[in-house]
Amino acid sequence: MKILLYNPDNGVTRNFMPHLWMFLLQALTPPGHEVILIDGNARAMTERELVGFARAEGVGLVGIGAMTRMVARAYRFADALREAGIPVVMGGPHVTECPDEALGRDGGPRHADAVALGEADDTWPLIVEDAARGELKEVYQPEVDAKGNDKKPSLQPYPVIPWETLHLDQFSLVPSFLRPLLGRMGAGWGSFHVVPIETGRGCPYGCEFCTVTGFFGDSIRFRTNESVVEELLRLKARARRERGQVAVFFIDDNLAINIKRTKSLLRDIITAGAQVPWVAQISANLLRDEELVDLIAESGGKWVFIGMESIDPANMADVNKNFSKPGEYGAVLERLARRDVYAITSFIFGMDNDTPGVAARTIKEIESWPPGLPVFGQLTPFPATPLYDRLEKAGRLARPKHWLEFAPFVMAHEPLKMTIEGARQETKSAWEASYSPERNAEVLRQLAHRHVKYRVMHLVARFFFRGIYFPQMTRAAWMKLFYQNRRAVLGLLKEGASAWREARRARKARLEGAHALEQHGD
Ligand code: B12
Ligand code: SF4
Repeated sequence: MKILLYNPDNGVTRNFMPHLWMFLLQALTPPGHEVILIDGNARAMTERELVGFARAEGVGLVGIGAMTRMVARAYRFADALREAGIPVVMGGPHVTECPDEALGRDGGPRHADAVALGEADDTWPLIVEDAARGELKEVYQPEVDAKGNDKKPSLQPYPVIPWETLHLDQFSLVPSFLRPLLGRMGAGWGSFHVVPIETGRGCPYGCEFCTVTGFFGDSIRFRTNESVVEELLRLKARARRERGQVAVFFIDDNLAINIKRTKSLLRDIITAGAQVPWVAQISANLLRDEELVDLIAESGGKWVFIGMESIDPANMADVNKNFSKPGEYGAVLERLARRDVYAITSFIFGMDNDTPGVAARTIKEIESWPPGLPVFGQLTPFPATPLYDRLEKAGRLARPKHWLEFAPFVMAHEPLKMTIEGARQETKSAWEASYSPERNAEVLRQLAHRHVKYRVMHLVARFFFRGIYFPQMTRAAWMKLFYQNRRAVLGLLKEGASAWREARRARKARLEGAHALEQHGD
């Protein structure tokens, strides 16, 4: 049977990274079936085009995964496929939280033939075999233990994802017309892939707005260090072979949740020479440890995503995230920046203690820290979170099924001390201030004493990150962006060219020196 795994696009920007679930399920598919992957972020298709593709390929089962944010879009694709007679199974956090909605058991239309609840590592092979026999059940749920909780995959052993042979062209961040030219530069930039890797699952912290503790559970499971290192080495080998670059996003919710284990993993990566540039999520409280931060830098860590949420401790207490202390954010970022590791700092507006002006206050604080990549969202009650329950009980949900009428950056409930429209304006002004050409130039000035590669890294990352808020889907949008930042871009190009010439001269001098020594030895 041919199986199509489909991830709908997020409607804002091209995602910079493919979704792990597709590769994982592909690796877990029993032999004898062919699996095709399409990510709508990388390969845009309408419902009709996807149906045409599935028909032409003779697809017998489509698997669709979606976060709450994209679920309305996912349902539209599922509806079109089912109308064409192709069975659809849906999985992921949203349908796990609202299975009746996907199955049309809540009075609404039905969108899926089957749903996979929770972690599907063990149920996916059963789904495939049932679908191949034409006996798809409606609900697939992991086995439960004596206490009635889902039995979670141990991640040991972990399925081998054959990155070295997978077709990753749709996910390369280098535009195809530039690949031949860039492939010849330095270590090679013919392709650039950001690849998701997990080293563990689960988070015990239970922040009020988060679905992770409910979905993955509070018991944490880790892969073995060997299996992670082996995966990194295969990725590195592929990048070398393609004269391209690879970076890894360790998608664990908190890579350092068990500091002792994280240090041991990072040491093993260093010992095996498996370093690739990597990004990971780590909460601020765990970044107090100097030795950990040393190991992060030495093992290839470049960016750490920190869920800072708010600079107001009262807000942090409200959402059960007291363990993260706004008062120490500056020191944490300094500690990272001293090792040339920088942070993606994530903030949420519309919390109950937020008042008008929250964006300006937050920006002022951010600008007193080493430069990074701030991102701003709004407090969103995802289904089955403690936040959703609290707001529902208090009768505060303005749009209880906000995902079915998705509106970017429009809150689904009214914060206590500001309006929904006020929160939207605050979010907009924070994005505008953080990614303006002036702010980009200021960041480069702050980094003036660092090697030019860090300034290039920041500017390129800033161009991609602004796309989370400002739609950046067309070539024209990118050209406009380059034009607005032309001074910074040209300055860096000049600096980069002279650094490259300098490095080439030094390499040549080294080679000549070595040659002279060899001859002397003869
Ligand atoms: C990596 C990540 C991202 C990446 C993007 C995704 C990517 N390209 O990988 C980035 C950083 C861009 C991102 C952004 C956001 N994210 Co995010 N992200 C994650 C994270 C940390 C890991 C995802 C992952 O790969 N997990 C590991 C895989 C193996 O798990 P999985 O995807 O759940 O898949 C398993 C099952 O769900 C199931 N499954 C999944 N899909 C399917 C499909 C089928 C057919 C089947 C059978 C089974 C199945 O099988 C898999 C194996 O067991 C998760 C948290 C988490 N730990 O999952 C949050 C998470 C998915 N993100 C979340 C959110 C809210 C967001 C944002 C909206 C945040 C914001 N406010 O801006 C944005 C929106 C992104 C956008 N505009 O597209 C929420 C989603 C909650 C929800 N109910 O929708 C999560 C769960 C975190 C949280 N705090 O609650 N995210
Ligand atoms: S620390 Fe992160 S993953 Fe864990 S519960 Fe809080 S927000 Fe979710």
